[in-house]
Amino acid sequence: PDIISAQDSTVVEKEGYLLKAKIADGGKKLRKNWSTSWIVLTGRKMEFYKESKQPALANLKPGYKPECVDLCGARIEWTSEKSSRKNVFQITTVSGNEFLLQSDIDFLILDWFHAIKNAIDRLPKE
Ligand code: I3P
Repeated sequence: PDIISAQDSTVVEKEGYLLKAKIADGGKKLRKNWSTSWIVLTGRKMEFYKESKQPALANLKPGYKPECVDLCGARIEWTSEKSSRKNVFQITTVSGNEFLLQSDIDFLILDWFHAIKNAIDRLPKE
């Protein structure tokens, strides 16, 4: 029960800016388009807000919904083939959405990788 409630938690574990490119939606390839995103990681999901629309501001706007990624059963892996940029990792969701995340700042992208990987590893696989 304690573990379940920790997973369902909406407590923010990490937030900040990264470059993001969504490359597949429901298994269908998308044209790569990098943009800066404000990312909020909680126990079982990530939210991608548009740049300059930080959560506090975004929440004031009726109808604005960030893109939401369910981490349950998701995979995370470093990739050097899917971009010419350095420090890129990919998140693949059960629903077949694929995201690339990137930062030129080594410690920053490492922190994000481990935070997301820890969240995924704590969740049930489906
Ligand atoms: C893409 C754009 C991306 C680049 C991608 C290009 O062109 O330059 O930045 O990805 O390379 O196709 P366009 O804007 O015309 O769609 P990276 O920066 O990650 O290398 P790709 O085709 O090798 O994925």
